[in-house]
Amino acid sequence: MTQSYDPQGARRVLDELARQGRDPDKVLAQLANFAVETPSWGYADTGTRFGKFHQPAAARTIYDKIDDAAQVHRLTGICPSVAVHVLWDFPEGFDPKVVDYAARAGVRIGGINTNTFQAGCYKYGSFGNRDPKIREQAVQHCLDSIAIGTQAGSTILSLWFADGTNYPGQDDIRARKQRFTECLRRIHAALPPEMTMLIEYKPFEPAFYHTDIADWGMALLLARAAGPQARVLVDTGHHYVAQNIEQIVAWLIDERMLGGFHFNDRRYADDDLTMGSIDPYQAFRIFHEIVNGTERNPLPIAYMVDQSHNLKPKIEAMIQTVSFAQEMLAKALLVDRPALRDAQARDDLVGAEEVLRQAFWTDTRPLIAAVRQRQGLEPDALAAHRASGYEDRVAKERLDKYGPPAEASYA
Ligand SMILES: [Mn+2]
Repeated sequence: MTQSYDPQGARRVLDELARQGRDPDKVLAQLANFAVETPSWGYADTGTRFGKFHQPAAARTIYDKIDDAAQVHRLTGICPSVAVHVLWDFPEGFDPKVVDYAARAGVRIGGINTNTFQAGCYKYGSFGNRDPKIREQAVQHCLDSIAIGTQAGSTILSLWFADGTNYPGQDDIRARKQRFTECLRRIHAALPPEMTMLIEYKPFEPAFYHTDIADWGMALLLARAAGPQARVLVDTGHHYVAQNIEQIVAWLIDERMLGGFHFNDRRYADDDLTMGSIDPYQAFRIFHEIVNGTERNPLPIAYMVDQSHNLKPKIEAMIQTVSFAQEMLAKALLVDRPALRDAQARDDLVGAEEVLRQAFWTDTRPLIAAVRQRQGLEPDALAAHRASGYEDRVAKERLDKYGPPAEASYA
């Protein structure tokens, strides 16, 4: 099923780097230092609005989710933190024991994701709501989330809003923008100095006429208005299909306003499929812009996954995703940039594109396997996970502990 370690494949890639006059050890170190945060909700049973198919091994509590995230980190070496969703992970309120539990498991709590979209009071929005009492409740939830982040040692507050309207005329779009600005400023004022506020955008859904933060430009303006610790979060699935995501990434890097990613892939809309499953070349082009824009001028970027594994086994899907991200970073690092600049300077369109294609078509999986071996890990994380028996073991443990999951249920 999976590939075994191919030392010759790794050697070929390292030789190519040497041919370009690059230091292979530096590239190997960049790949080893790459970190991707996995989301707690990616280990739990999630579904579509039509249904949810339960898996016996799915995580049910925040502790299970931490265990599963730790398994992914143990095998890949690049997932030291796990993002949490405040209401889903701490339904009874935050428990500081979770922080110690994560540390013992070998991971830490990462981005704190707020939830101002599920409660009935948010029917007409949270920060955009006409009712100041509802806005106050949403702001208070975000302030509570900052306090959780401080207790958990997290440096990221991740904000996504479902706010919008479903029909023309439903509300005043400019008034909603102004309410958003005011609320975001209030929570920015409460950020501790080490915490970054990430503002995520999405063109539609659940709102079907207008979404208050619909694209990167709106998120950028709101981030600038909120304060100096606010940045834009790019969820790769939150774009129209024809949109040039790598251009958005390049512009946000150039403006020093790219704060992080939610990685996933999609064929139609916000499908939350595993990264690279549909369009690996797009993911490569995004990484190319990241390397191009940050090589000489580093920028802290939080790489995070936001996926919902409705059918795939969740840990396997997560290992696929983070391995793929590391493989794409390796391809982007392989781009012969002096050759690219040279081709660009001569208006050699074909030559320039071939530089990118050369890197994209180089198999970097053996290089990632070599990076893992240097870290004392198994070269093939997916095969190692399957061989570990983890899935069967936790399925049994969780069945014993919680009883069988419900039959396929309406989400
Ligand atoms: Mn997202």
